[in-house]
Amino acid sequence: MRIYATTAHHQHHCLELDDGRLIQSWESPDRADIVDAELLARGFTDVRQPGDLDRLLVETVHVPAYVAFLETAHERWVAEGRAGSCAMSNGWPARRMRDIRPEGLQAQLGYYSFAADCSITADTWVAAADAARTADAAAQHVAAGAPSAFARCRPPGHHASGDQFGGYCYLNNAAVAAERLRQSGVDRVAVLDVDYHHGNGTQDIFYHRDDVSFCSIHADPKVEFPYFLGHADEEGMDGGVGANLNVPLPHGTQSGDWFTALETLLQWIERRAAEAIVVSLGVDTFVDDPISQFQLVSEDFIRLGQRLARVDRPMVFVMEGGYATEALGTNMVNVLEGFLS
Ligand code: SP5
Ligand code: ZN
Repeated sequence: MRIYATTAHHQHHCLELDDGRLIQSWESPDRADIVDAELLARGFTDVRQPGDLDRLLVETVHVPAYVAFLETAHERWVAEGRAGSCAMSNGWPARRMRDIRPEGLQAQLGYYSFAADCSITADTWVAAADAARTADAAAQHVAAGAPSAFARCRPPGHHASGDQFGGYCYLNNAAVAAERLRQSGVDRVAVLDVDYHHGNGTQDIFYHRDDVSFCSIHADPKVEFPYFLGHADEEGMDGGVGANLNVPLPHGTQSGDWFTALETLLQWIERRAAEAIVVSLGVDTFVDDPISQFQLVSEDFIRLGQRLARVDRPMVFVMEGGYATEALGTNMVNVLEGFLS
């Protein structure tokens, strides 16, 4: 299986408001390093650099003004002489306020984000752009006939909507991959999101579309991030009615119930007649994940890969979450090795 990756993400490590403290984010550079090391150790040696960022492709899933905002926010922050090293919002357009694009930088940070668990550093744009072009390259490889590819993306992407960052995500890498498959002539694409958190951004981007289906197993948003999307009654809208499926599960969920939910999603994908699948591959379902509350063990990730192989569709694996850094390499590569075995 071919791997796509870059190292530009390394300088991006933002601040996160967690339990009332500003900390260096759980989403850290060494996450990618440990996956890269494990890939090499286990014989995944076909590691390639992606091509240039296809701005037009990115702007089919994101609002152009949002992309320009991400690109320039930190230099504006510095030019305004703000004290903190990271550009971060302190207010959001909440219920009964108005959806008007403001002018000031601090106001636009609120307009273009939805959570205080991530912020914009000097290197965030380059890292996010690299992750997006990494996912694009993996999708192009699969569109050209490869049975699978792994996009070792960092930062992750599935929480980023068309015009909002949050949940450690800025550009939606999985959405870019799905859109690339569509534009390469794959008529029906499914995104299968197995990250612990609901992929609110990906759901939102494709919510009105029938050609890209979205389904997700995740911790119940009634009690877990991203809180305000990911419920079981969200079925898609307009032309996309029936093209969205959420299976929220309670805190404490163990392997048995998780794999039962996976079967539900895979049967649904079969009914949706998807010709290719983008897997939003988060392994924060792991029992020792420091910010998550499911109980999958490392062997379960081999089983996941084996089960996905039986779906027998071209697959683009896009790395998302997973914060038990020591075990992250093992867990992530277990999926890929299970898939190939
Ligand atoms: C891609 C992805 O997995 N994003 C997840 C974003 C979750 N952000 C909120 C995390 C809050 C963690 N609080 C943990 C408290 C432990 N002391
Ligand atoms: Zn997650």
